[in-house]
Amino acid sequence: MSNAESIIFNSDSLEFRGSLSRTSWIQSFSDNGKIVFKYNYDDYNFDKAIIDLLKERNFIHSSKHLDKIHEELSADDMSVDVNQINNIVKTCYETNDHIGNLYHKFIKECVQPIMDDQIYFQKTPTFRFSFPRSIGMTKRDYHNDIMLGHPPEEINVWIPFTNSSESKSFVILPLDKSLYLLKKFDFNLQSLHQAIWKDDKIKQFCDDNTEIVTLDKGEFLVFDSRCLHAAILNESDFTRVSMDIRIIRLNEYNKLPFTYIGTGRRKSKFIPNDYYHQNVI
Ligand SMILES: O=C(O)CCC(=O)C(=O)O
Ligand SMILES: [Fe+2]
Repeated sequence: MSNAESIIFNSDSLEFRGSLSRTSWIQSFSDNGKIVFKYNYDDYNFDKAIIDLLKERNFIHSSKHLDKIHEELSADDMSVDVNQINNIVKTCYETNDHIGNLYHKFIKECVQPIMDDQIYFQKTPTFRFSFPRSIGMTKRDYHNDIMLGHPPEEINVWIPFTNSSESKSFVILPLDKSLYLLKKFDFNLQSLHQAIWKDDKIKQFCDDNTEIVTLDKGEFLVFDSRCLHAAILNESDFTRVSMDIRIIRLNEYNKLPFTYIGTGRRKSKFIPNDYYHQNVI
């Protein structure tokens, strides 16, 4: 997620431009930079584990369905700050052993097998809770995670734990359109991000060309990290809960030209034992 004040990464190095303009692993399967995979949801049941966690932490007491937890939560816990983060997202920065084990099982059984190499993976997954008509949501969140300092060689993985369609999801700009914008701004991420916030034509181009990600429990999306994407205001009566993670194939990790560092408050280093889990899988 990003906002008008976000610090945006940029580099003029030839290697960085080369990474942004390369043909990626995903492009050999999909021109639009995204692929949907299926898995057996009953082996994981993340939704039940998340409900248990929120009960343990006294945010909720009686909810049975994850997409209805907003009925029990306070308005305060659901409103987002300038970084589009609410209290429930914050509490999930640290989960419990059960969710940690499910996460590792998911990476090992569902994500690694679709890759042709070992991978480093995000140590702590990002959980998102998008509540109905949440106060404070921006309408211009278009970004890619490279703008926030991530290596372009990363691959994004997005996994919903509630039915995701229409506004109870997020939107993504297909790779050809994302590359068109990147090239238009000469691969300068700061200029592109500024245009998203200041130039209504660029914002309109994104609005007109993004696609809503429509997935159910038991499906997940893998997308090229250059694709622009955005969180959107949830205008449905259901809470959207999802997890997003980033992985990088070992061979590409080993060839990175420098250490990438996140532009956020934590200044995470995209290296093992910091942003990534210490071991490849
Ligand atoms: O789920 C969302 O609303 C945004 C997801 C996102 O920004 C990401 O996966 O990097
Ligand atoms: Fe993102």
